[in-house]
Amino acid sequence: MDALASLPSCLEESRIGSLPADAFYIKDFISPEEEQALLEKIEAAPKPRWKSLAHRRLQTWPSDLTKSNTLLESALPNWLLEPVVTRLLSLQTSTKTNDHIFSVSPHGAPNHVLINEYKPSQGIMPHRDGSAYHPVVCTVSLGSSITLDIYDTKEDGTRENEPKYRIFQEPRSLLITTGKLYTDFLHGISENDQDTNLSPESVSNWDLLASPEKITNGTWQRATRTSLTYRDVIKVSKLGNKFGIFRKR
Ligand SMILES: O=C(O)CCC(=O)C(=O)O
Repeated sequence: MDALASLPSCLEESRIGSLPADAFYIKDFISPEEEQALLEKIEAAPKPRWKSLAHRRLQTWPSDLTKSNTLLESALPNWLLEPVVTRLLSLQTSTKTNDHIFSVSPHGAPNHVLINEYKPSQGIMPHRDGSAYHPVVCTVSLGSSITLDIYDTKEDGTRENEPKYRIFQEPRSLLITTGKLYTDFLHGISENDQDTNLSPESVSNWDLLASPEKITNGTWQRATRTSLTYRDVIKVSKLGNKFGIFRKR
């Protein structure tokens, strides 16, 4: 399928209406060929690029943030910009404006990408993304589907035990979360080899899925899923470029 042909004419068409503001889900945001090319680039990255954590592997582009949550200025490699960022910035937020989802972010575009790889039974603890980033998160999924759990907090500020919402992320999809969903809620991925109890009632973006029929008896058997998380780091230091630390020769 041609990913460009299936893009919505504006983000509003892809709003996950049953979630607190704001979340958007775009199925088939990239094509199978683009997905394959991204997976090959990720695999081809030098071994030290991978950080092995207890429950997943991680690559950080262009680099880790400093202790003061600052990014040393350096461009993202072209393979992380094309086609994802170009396509993302071409999506108008509504038909009434030319704005895109990063129009009011400090740099007008994402400048940082985390690549997380989850094998079956791997996940990420519920967390908030914090103040280092402008509050817009764009996640492209590769390889397999996975369920993102969204947690509310109790009055005492601690996290609820059970997720309040669930978002099913299919390969090649784009999920955008922002607003209250970024600031007030926590998100995480459970450490299971399958996602269960999936249904139109329990999955907030069910109506927007590409292939809900692939979920059998409410169960998704996980395979390796890789995610690209695009964000705009607020504080950027010119030092990275000045000393040529990350500059390509
Ligand atoms: O892999 C995902 O979809 C979630 C990643 C995530 O929560 C993060 O990078 O903060």
